Amino acid sequence: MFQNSKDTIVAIATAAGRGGVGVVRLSGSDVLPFMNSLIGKPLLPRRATYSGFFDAEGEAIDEGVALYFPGPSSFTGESILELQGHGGMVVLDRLVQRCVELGARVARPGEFSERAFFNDKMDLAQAEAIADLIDASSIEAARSAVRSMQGEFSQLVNELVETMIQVRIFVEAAIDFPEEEIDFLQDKTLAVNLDLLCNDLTEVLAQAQQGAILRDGLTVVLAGKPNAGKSSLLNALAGNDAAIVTSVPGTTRDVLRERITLGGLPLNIIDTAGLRESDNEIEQEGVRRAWKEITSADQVLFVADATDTSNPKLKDLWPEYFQRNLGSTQSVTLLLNKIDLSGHRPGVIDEATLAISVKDKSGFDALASHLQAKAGYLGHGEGLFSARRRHLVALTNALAFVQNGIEQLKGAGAGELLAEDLRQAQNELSEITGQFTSDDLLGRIFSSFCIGK
Ligand SMILES: Nc1nc2c(ncn2[C@@H]2O[C@H](COP(=O)(O)OP(=O)(O)OP(=O)(O)O)[C@@H](O)[C@H]2O)c(=O)[nH]1
Ligand SMILES: [Mg+2]
Repeated sequence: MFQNSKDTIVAIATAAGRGGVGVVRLSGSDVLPFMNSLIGKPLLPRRATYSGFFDAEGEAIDEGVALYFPGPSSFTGESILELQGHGGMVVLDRLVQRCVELGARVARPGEFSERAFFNDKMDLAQAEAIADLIDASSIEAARSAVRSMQGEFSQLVNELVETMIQVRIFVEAAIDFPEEEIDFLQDKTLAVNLDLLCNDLTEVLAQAQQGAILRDGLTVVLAGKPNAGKSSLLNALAGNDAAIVTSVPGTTRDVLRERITLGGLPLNIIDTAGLRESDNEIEQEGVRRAWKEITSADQVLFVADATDTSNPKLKDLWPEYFQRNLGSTQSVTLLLNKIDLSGHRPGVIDEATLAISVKDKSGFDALASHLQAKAGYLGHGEGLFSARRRHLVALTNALAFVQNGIEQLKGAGAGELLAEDLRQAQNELSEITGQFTSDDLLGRIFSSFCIGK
């Protein structure tokens, strides 16, 4: 897959559309010929030079600032030429076309970061953090992505690997000197070090979980009978009139999505059609789509009209949900709305029931805390680093291998089995930073990046 890494690659690095400035970036082992043709003269390294960017006939395509970063002191580790011209798609496309005429190839998504990774400019978790920073949907998510990009997460993982190597050396030594194996393996130091390793892994996993929550957020589906106030709640949370609200039951048919942040926690809020039997084909389709969203939600908020019932119980208000047996895998909260009419007190009724009024915006603080608790978000962005699900899986697996190894040691005193578990645990951790990762996985990770990064 990387046999082409000698190619010079080119891409527009700025977002598509109009902008004051647009950047074309070129990376390869030798960018001097490109520089000579495009600028007409060699550039001084790392100095901004104002110049025309010329086509084959010597006519200016644009003019702007050109920068030259000779490898290996560059983002990719190769030589980079950066042309900062005007941010219009036609002019930027012409610049890219000119580079292609001169022998460059249009970069794949994430190919600049991929080269940086292969040239040891950053590890895999850092490269992923760049993509996460670009995609961050809250200040907290952006800050944690910066920390990962700067290597805080990788450093913790590397420390875990280092500790693991020390323990492995001890265990492997025990196996290599069988006459002393029993002594070695029963040495208290080994048990203590293995316990410490478990604790450290658990701690990093907990931190990574917070990072993953900040990155991915929570998908919250608003469901309920017609007219309960779902669309009103969506609008109140999003701070705009995204959904149509009327007093006519059955107003919403389409699924509506809004992305918001609540105390730093990103939420993907989904409004759905009111659930009821209907002869209307459009409404039936709306209800079918509502159920589809309900079954894939991280958290369902079942919105009910508080004036409908004096003794609210989710089981009575929403029997279909329990008939479909969704309760065992999913989390539902009963949200009693319109308490301005019913007279309930706003806030928590029990751990699965809250009272609010969208009209008065009462009970919203309790709702925010409730959703943060459901996400497992502890609410303090300080010191967090961003993490992905694949990192959580690797950390969880590593922890399981170490725990299993401890059991092997305690049970049969089996040094070889412990050694194998530790080897596998180390491989899991090395997948996070990319020291031990298949080409296939790398391809999938980098191809999800944006073009020009
Ligand atoms: N008094 C009062 N009225 C509310 C409150 N929330 C919503 N309403 C009203 O209830 C009616 C229905 O609101 P919607 O938000 O359209 O309800 P919905 O659940 O989206 O309804 P469907 O889309 O038909 O399923 C509207 O007239 C709202 O103004 C509330 O907290 N108090
Ligand atoms: Mg609605």
